[in-house]
Amino acid sequence: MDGTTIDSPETSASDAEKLAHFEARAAGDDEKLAYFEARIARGEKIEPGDWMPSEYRRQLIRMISQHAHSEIVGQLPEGAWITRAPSLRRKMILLAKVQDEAGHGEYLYHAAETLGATREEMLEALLSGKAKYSNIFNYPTLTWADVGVIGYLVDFAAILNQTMLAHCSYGPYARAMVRICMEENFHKKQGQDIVITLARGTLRQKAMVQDAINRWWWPTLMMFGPPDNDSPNSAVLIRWGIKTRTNDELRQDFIDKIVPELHALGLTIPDPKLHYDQASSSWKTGPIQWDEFRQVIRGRVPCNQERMQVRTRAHEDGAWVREAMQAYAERYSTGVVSTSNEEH
Ligand code: BYC
Repeated sequence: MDGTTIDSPETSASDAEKLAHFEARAAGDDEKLAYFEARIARGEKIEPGDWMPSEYRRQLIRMISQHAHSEIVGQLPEGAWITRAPSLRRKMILLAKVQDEAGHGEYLYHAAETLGATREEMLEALLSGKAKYSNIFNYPTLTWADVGVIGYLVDFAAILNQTMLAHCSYGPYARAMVRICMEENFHKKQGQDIVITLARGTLRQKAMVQDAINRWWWPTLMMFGPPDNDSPNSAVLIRWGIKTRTNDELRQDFIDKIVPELHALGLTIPDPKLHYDQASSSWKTGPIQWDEFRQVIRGRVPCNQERMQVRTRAHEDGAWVREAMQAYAERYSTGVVSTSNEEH
């Protein structure tokens, strides 16, 4: 990108993008902005100490903290099945997966901290309902098949989105994504394995997995975010290399990959309008219920209240750990505790 784009922002620029230009110009930061955008155009990573427009920082904190919250809240629907997994092997695998999600949340909170957000602020935003987390975790897990479908469909959707983010312009986020994607691939395999087993099982097992697909199909499509023409953040995120593919492009990619796989297992998709379009060589779905999406992300569903109650209780129960760490840090800073952990 060169200076021309800065002086003449495209007429299609989003409000966020226009605000970013306005702020940068008002602060006399035209040259810095041009240099920043040229670095992104060259494929360089932006690192924590580098100059960045305040709108770039704000967008990243918004997105990364929401992503972190999704990983943390995302432990709950599957975690509920750890004690009810049908075998020791399934239990061990699920336990490892849920622990991975906690780790992902940690990497992501750290990535957001590199931008100046504090853990306290982010947690406060989550627990007070100010911050969003992925729509998908506001649905209940009713049967064991739901665990398989979350791993197979939801983690696959997440992989497509996160593989894109592994190439994003902000170094700490991109690097966190590389490791997260490797682990997500394992998660997808565990889910796919459950779905295949149930689809090849008894009539009751097959009905159970079909029911799970029926309930999770549409929420999974919504995970990619609203349609491109109703996605206020996309323009600025794409301009600055945070997103490199749009919500609709990623959603279509997911549909084209997953539909033949589910059909091959003898499973159906709960969409009477789904059809293969020869002209575009892709699967076309019926309309997505975006009203439902809006209700769900605003937390206007019972599952959201339940998730927040569990997280709030966990936060309160963890108060003594935070206090102990604080006390230790104070004693360490005054030299009462040495680096080798021995008391003087
Ligand atoms: N859910 O302008 P748009 C996982 C909001 S966890 C809720 O298109 P953007 C897993 C959006 O925030 C993986 N809200 O937004 C974990 C915005 O509202 P605000 C989670 C959504 O950012 C455990 C408004 O709608 N992945 O896989 O350009 C176990 C307008 O949207 C959603 C990530 O978090 C949604 N699905 O694009 C198992 C990936 N979609 O903030 C599995 C990181 C949109 O302006 N995030 N909204 O008030 C992203 O890639 C992007 O933020 C999105 C949305 C593609 C999700």
